Amino acid sequence: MPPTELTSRGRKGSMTMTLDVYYSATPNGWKISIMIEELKEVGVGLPEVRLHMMSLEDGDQFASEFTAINPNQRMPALMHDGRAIFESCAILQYLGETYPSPLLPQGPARWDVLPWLYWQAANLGPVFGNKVSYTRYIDVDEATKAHPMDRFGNEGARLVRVMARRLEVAPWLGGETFSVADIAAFPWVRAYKWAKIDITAEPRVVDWLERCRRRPGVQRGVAWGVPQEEAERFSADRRARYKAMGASIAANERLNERN
Ligand SMILES: N[C@@H](CCC(=O)N[C@@H](CS)C(=O)NCC(=O)O)C(=O)O
Repeated sequence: MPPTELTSRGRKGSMTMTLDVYYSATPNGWKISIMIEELKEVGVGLPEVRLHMMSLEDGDQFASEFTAINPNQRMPALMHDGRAIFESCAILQYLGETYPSPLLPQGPARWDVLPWLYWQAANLGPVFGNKVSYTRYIDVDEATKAHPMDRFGNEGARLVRVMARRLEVAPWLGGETFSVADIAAFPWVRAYKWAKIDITAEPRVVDWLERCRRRPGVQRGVAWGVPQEEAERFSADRRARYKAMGASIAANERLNERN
């Protein structure tokens, strides 16, 4: 189900047992919306989820109220039980530990999952994110871009091969069941065309992507903050808006203004 409350700004968290999600519809945001929808799917009883939509174009990430929640001034963030959590993969781990389910197994199987969760945070996310920025957002001449395009393109392709090797021996990144590791990787890999990192040479990765995509929790998660008909494919207008937003973020306009 979609969120119960929409607000435009973050606020300093009070002691609350609600799950307050600071979100915008981007790959790191989708990790959290998918996790919440997948927890519902496995029947975990969750408290009320309150969604605080953030406008990255308007610089909501730099507001003092939000900086108090996430000193790193990036979305997403979570407030729960008086505690602020930032970093999307830490939020996945927090939700997985707070609401136990197969999405983060207990016992030894946990160690099949966590390395892949951290792998996503340290490798796949930053590399795909940088490749998207240079491919779509950063407005400099081709010669200036050539080296980073080459570096992030090659590294992105290597990471896809790493995934393929993992999927040779296990159906999911975290092992036998769909887990937070798949949730973390999915929103970036599904954007492979936007990043221009080809995954089609790796049929196991293509198949994994399709298996993720078909899950009802995933389908509901990627629709948070996006019109239902655009959840799978953004309209030209929305793509243009994301490009403008990405360009403004990549140019660090707000950062230079405010810090
Ligand atoms: N490592 C962070 C990355 C978060 C991140 O970069 N979020 C982007 C949106 S996907 C953001 O808030 N960008 C705003 C900015 O750079 O000013 C995480 O996983 O939470």
